[in-house]
Amino acid sequence: MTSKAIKVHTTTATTCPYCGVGCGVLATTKEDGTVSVTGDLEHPANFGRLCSKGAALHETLSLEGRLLAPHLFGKMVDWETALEFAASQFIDCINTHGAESVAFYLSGQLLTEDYYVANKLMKGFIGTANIDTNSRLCMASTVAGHKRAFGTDTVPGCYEDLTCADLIVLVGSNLAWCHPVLYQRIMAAQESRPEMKLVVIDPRKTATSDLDCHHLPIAPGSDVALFNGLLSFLEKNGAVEQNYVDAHTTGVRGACKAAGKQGLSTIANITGLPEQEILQFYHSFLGTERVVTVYSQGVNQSSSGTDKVNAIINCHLITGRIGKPGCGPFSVTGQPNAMGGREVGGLSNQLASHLSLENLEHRNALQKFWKAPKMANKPGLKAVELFEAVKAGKIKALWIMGTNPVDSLPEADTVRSALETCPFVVISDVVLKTDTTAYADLLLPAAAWGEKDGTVTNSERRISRQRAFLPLPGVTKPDWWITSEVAKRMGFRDAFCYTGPADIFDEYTRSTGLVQSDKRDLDLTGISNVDEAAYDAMSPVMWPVKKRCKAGKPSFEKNYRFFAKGHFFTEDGKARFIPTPYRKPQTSPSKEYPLILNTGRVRDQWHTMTRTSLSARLMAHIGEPFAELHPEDAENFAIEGASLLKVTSSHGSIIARAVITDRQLKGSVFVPMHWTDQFTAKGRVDCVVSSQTDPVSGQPESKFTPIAISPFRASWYGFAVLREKPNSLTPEYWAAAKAKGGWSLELAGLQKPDDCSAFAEKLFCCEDGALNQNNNDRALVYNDPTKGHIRIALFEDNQLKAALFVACEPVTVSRIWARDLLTMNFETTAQRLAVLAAGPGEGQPDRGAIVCSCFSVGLNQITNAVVKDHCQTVNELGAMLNAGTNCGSCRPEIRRIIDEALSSQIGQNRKC
Ligand SMILES: Nc1nc2c(c(=O)[nH]1)N[C@H]1C(S)=C(S)[C@@H](COP(=O)(O)OP(=O)(O)OC[C@H]3O[C@@H](n4cnc5c(=O)[nH]c(N)nc54)[C@H](O)[C@@H]3O)O[C@H]1N2
Ligand SMILES: Nc1nc2c(c(=O)[nH]1)N[C@H]1C(S)=C(S)[C@@H](COP(=O)(O)OP(=O)(O)OC[C@H]3O[C@@H](n4cnc5c(=O)[nH]c(N)nc54)[C@H](O)[C@@H]3O)O[C@H]1N2
Ligand code: SF4
Ligand SMILES: [Mo]
Repeated sequence: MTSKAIKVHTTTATTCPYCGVGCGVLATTKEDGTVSVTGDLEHPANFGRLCSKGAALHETLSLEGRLLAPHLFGKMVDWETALEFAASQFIDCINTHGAESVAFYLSGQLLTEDYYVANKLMKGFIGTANIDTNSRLCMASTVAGHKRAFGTDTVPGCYEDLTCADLIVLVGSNLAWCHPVLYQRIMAAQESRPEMKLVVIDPRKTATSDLDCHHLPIAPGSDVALFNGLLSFLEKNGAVEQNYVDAHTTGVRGACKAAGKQGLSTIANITGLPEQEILQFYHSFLGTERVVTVYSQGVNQSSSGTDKVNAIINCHLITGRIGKPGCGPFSVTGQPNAMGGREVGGLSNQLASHLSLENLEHRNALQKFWKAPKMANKPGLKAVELFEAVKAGKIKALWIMGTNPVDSLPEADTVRSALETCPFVVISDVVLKTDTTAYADLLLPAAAWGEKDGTVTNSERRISRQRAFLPLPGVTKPDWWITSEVAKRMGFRDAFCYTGPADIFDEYTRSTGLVQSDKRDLDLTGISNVDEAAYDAMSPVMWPVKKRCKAGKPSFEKNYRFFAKGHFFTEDGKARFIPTPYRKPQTSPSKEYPLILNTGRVRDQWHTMTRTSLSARLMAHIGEPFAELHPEDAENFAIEGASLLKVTSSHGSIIARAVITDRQLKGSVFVPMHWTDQFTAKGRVDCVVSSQTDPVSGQPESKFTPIAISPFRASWYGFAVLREKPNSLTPEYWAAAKAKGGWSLELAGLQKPDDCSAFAEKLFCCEDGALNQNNNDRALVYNDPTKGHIRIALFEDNQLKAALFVACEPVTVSRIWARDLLTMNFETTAQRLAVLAAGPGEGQPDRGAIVCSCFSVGLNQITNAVVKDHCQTVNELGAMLNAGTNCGSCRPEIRRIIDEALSSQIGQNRKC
């Protein structure tokens, strides 16, 4: 349990709280309270590797900004008041308006035990299935696709398949940035077996397509057409594994008929890919026995997401390439416990333990097991519908746990106004100020990573322990405790008297044995009835884990695969081919909104940045929201590089920095999902994203919104470094990023401040007159009215308190140099004056934008090493600068920079 004493100098084996790779982390607490982290060499997900985010975990553990006590209507209260209030509000609401008037909205970042308890309360005791999770925005199409094809939500393969495949097809997955440790495993495999081939299917060139690969820049939303074409091609070219298809599947004819409707030229038209490129891919697939198709949000977050999943699965079923080493469709999960949430029935259309909500036998079995008074008997509202119901006033009491829907749901401004009008909103979070917590009537302080105990399941069905190594700060409590205490006060004491996560885990694992196990995939009976000590000591284990064998040990295989010999979990035990006729995305570009908005992730940020923003190192990679667009689109819409632009849809608009690159497909614009009102003026991209969903899964189409772009015509731009983040910022554009010793700030406005000194005084949080020009030792001001440049620096005790650089065009000051100023000593006037020179002086080379966060190696250093020192490979560069030698997350970027530097040298030589 979390309350046990925390020992210093001990190393705790736990699991990374970020992505679904589920890497093992060793956390060591030191006497001074600091923590160091390393990868766990023994963990089968990562064998010691960590990516940049995992390697910076210890930098995100400070209590800065933490929610440490319950708050009711903005005022701190004790737990008893908070819990009583929550329970009484839910009861009143149910008594007055019925059970359907309450809802929970959870997160794939909760632990399995937290999830299990919340589900049990809602589906068995409140008696409705109005409980959904951000997994609806993440994995719902995969879940629906799996269930349509296999009868259950089963991931057939395991990570080992990625190293023993001969062809890996990555569809809508930027693995290099989003699952970096898996990507590194593939890189290592490719290095040792250069014959291993990779195909990357993504509208943009990403860090992932910087691998040695065949990149297919597919038109957004058209994957079904490509995979239908592949199915036909396989059928026509003798790749049908007839024995497998006959013995273990049904519906092949219908699927092939639906798939065969489009000829190659039509597929080329729909996908925007040249016929030759398509054929090359088809031939690779045809001719390679060991194929894994890895897919992620480019597949799931689509109005044809479920069909995309089934179109991929069809190609594996027809070739019998499933469940065997190096073969299979492989959905890589996003969140650390996306899988665990699915296992305990986190989605509104599932029951716990992969039992089916629609199945009476399953419902009865669980009701008996739970001794539940009132089981939900029909699916509840899915995330987007759920918030629509809040808006319509049908949901009157809502509990949000571990997710930030005001930033992450589509049409996010509508979500915000829904919360504004909802009569009772409870939010459990670890952070005090998020865009969502602003709307809480009751705010509950949850224990964070490092403080709580439980389990998570990664993409390959492997269950690992998260273990506490820090004391609970303030009066924070783990999520399972908070939910159980509310449940007790709602009158369900007996069913929620858990002694700790081990107790909950035991109940959950026992529930996986309720229905005959050969009819179901998820079986954890082999690890049920474990006591607290055994739970504490539990090693990572992949499910299924069947009943203990004679020796008393649970029975599981190290790398278990499903379906090599059929045994699907449908009524007849056969897999279903699903016909997936190609449908166009639900919306299309128009005169008013001529481009397509694609959204996703960057390497060093996690979602809405509540935790990764605490690390200056991670913030040095990309410090502000950006929009990546093709040079021709930039020209057509008069957008200049490094200027700001407005991205507008019929739902809202944002302001972001223009990044012009031919890595982006013409006609589409990419914006990261991460920036919120906490870090930028107007960068919440989900207020632009439209909320159409996949008709089967209900997953929103986060990667396809028609938009318009236009220049944001700033009359001035600024860049500042500051010790403190200003309380309020008035310019139309700003973006704040943590730096070592303070913050950096991008600024721009429509109208230049009349008095820049007065503006700077406010920004610097200093007293009026502090920037008086006569105050020479402390404050320095440089003004060049002809160029419109103003530079102001304020010093305090030999250190820079703040500096501001203003210009009429985007400020060209080296960001990394300026951020470093906050860590330097300024003993002499000359040193201070150098700040106003707005750039590194002689002997102080500009490192350029940070590429390697582990060793803070910048772009200019890498380019110099290529041009001046003749480094030609990532390894040579690593030997020279260390870059890319720790976590390795930056290796694809380094490789691209080397390639670009080499090719520009060749270009220059040619010119000579
Ligand atoms: N650094 C980092 N890593 C993360 C996360 C994070 O926040 N930061 N979040 C985690 C989570 S929860 C998730 S779900 C995963 C997501 O992991 P990914 O799915 O790999 O990440 P995304 O950037 O959302 O999208 C992947 C790619 O889909 C492409 N795409 C867009 N439209 C289409 C299309 O129509 N077809 C195809 N084929 N591709 C398309 C996009 O261009 C993008 O490069 O990442 C996890 N890992
Ligand atoms: N446009 C666009 N939108 C997207 C996506 C996209 O690709 N494009 N991707 C979607 C996907 S795949 C996902 S997964 C979502 C993610 O979106 P969200 O889930 O909204 O994002 P997070 O920032 O991870 O939110 C987690 C919240 O939980 C809090 N928290 C952290 N640990 C704990 C804990 O232990 N307990 C509790 N109670 N709270 C905790 C954090 O402070 C934070 O406020 O975004 C979705 N939205
Ligand atoms: S790949 Fe990175 S973010 Fe994902 S689990 Fe491993 S260390 Fe954490
Ligand atoms: Mo996700």
